[in-house]
Amino acid sequence: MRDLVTLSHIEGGIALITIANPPVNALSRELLEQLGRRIEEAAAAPGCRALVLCAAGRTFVCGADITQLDQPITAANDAFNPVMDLIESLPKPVVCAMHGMALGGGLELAMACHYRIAHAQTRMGLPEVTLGILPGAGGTQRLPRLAGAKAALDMISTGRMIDADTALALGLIDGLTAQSDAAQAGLEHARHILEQGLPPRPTRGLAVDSGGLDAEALKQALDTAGRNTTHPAARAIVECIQAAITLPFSQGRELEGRLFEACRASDTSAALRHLFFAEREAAKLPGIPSSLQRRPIHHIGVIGAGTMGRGIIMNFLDAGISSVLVDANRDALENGVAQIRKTYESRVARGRISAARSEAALALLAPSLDYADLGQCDLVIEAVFEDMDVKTAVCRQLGMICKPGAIIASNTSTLDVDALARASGRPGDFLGMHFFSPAHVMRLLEIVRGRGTLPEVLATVNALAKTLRKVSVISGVCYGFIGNRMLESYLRETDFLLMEGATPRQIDQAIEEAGLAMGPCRMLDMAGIDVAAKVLLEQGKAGIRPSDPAYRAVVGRLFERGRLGQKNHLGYYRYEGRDAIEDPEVAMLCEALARQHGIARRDHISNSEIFERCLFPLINEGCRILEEGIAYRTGDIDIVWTKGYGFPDHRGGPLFMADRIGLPTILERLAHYSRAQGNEHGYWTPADLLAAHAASGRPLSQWQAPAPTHEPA
Ligand code: T1G
Repeated sequence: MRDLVTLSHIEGGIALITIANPPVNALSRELLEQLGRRIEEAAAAPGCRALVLCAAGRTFVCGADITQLDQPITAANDAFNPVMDLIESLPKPVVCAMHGMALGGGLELAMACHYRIAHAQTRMGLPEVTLGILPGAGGTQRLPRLAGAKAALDMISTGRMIDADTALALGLIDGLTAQSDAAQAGLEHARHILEQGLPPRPTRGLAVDSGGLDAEALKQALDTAGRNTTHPAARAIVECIQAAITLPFSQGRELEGRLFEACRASDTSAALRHLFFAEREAAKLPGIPSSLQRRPIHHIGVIGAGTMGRGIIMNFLDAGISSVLVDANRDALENGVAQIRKTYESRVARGRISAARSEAALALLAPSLDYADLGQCDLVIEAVFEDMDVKTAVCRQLGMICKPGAIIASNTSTLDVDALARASGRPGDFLGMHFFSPAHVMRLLEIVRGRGTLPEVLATVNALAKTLRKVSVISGVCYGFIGNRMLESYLRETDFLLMEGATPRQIDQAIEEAGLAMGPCRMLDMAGIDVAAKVLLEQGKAGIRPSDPAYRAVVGRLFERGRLGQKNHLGYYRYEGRDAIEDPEVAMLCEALARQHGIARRDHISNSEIFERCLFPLINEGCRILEEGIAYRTGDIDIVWTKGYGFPDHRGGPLFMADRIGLPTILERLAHYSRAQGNEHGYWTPADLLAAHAASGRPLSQWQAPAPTHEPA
């Protein structure tokens, strides 16, 4: 076992204990055991008068090792609190010197020390709630004693980080330092403590300033948090803060331990921990070494000043990258620039960014009517109309205009990236960058690797995604990539359910009750019925639309009737302002389509049928995407859906949820609907991968892709 904690004795009777567990000094069980031993050694050393605790590397401790939270944590096997108690009960002052970040168990460790000093740029927080848990190493009891109950409740229930100045003002730390060496800073503070003759200061002995959190305020907070039934930690946190105010430390800590374990064992926490790692895994490129030389990206171009083009280019302006926005139409270009300026002005007005930051971003924007101005760009993204002919022509031009080594990307949401790559004449430099609308807000970026995309090009754009603060997922080339391909079966069943007698409201409510942010009918009305109809048209042109004349017939008929969705107040709903109102016109339209296509109607369709028919084919398609090698991992698909389509984090994404429901159940329901609905068009045929895992009892999460090859086609 490597040394994770070292002890060195410093002249003047100060023991220096340094944690070293890169990259974030996560507190593993092993580390905590070593830490306990080093502390006991230090305290027992003759002449030791004080201890300093710090960490090596870029940051102080960023929390418990999350990978070790899959096992039950009880008082019997708790590795945290015995170490915290050991530190806090030492008869010699213990100083904690923080830098970088002190998060979760790391901040709890600092709070168990007697004194705390932090570099001026340090950030601190207890983000456990983002993992569906609460601080489990005394944080809910010590933070109120140091910073007051109100500030503690806010920090722990939001999981937000605070800066060092705020921490000082709250009393969480005792001083700031400009000393970049944490050990030195700690030693200086320890000498100061000894010179002042200051005694150990056990945090548990400090009084709690309730900060106005009286019984009524706590009751309200408990009631509010209790309504968040999908996140049990919300209420548990309030209960623990209440205990910190009303109970002795040991009883408060005992309650914390019980509630921590209950939350840790919850489906929500398992889902959130899954997504934490899935997001990080999704950014890794199998078969491509992270040391591969990437291409420099200092100046980019976007073609198309429409909604997507504007949103895309703002990501680069926000990242400080000079950008040229090209549109052949002067009015469109001027409107695009005006809209971008308006967005920045509203951000300033809302206090999201400073006026200086806004001006600096806008100064990086160069509008142009001339494609030739793209000639010096390191990356050019086309965001023109979602039409294969239009995009093909643009990509052909870019292949000639862009300088050698420039990367050319298409923002297409469904079209054949390989065909566009061929049109550019530079398939090695070409890939898809599928942003999600609004592109300057949505964090998901599907990076579509063409058959010819060079590994360095993929690695360059994948690294760029992090610079743009996007969550990137790599997709192979297929219709709709990962998200939109899975969306197809979800929308298909929506229209069939409408023709069979369900209403838009019922479908949307059933799906929203399952936790999705917005039901399919509201979503399509917002995205635009015309956009959906255009996608269907492109599918027909590409020969991938099912031969079923009833396939998504409702959206086609809505479009024919000129119902474009929210944009003209008529879609699946009628809109009065933003209020969506069921429209008898749509009910009659669905009845007529049912008659036209010989679809039997029913008076009652259950919410569980709606849930299963919309989501199980979506899961099934996700399994096909895996077995075809379009996605590398099950977690990638979960990230696409939770970051790009409003799938609830607390269910971990569609494939994580499938494992929780049970693959045999899903398989059986697909077979049921195959019998009930007929399977003439293969809508209900299970993916081989799903059938195999259901038969073998292995969860989808254990599926491993074969190592991909990156040889260009
Ligand atoms: N445990 C295990 N691995 C972790 C980790 C952790 N706490 N934090 C990061 N990693 C891994 C991560 O998976 C990645 O691995 C690498 O470190 C770099 O991370 C008792 C129980 C600190 C803001 O919730 O928010 O304490 O992909 O890419 O962008 O009350 O990591 O390289 O193999 O994210 O610079 C509470 C979680 C835990 C903080 C740094 N703490 N971490 O971001 O790097 S629960 C947290 C983060 C707890 C106690 C309870 C971020 C970061 P790989 P990264 P980054």
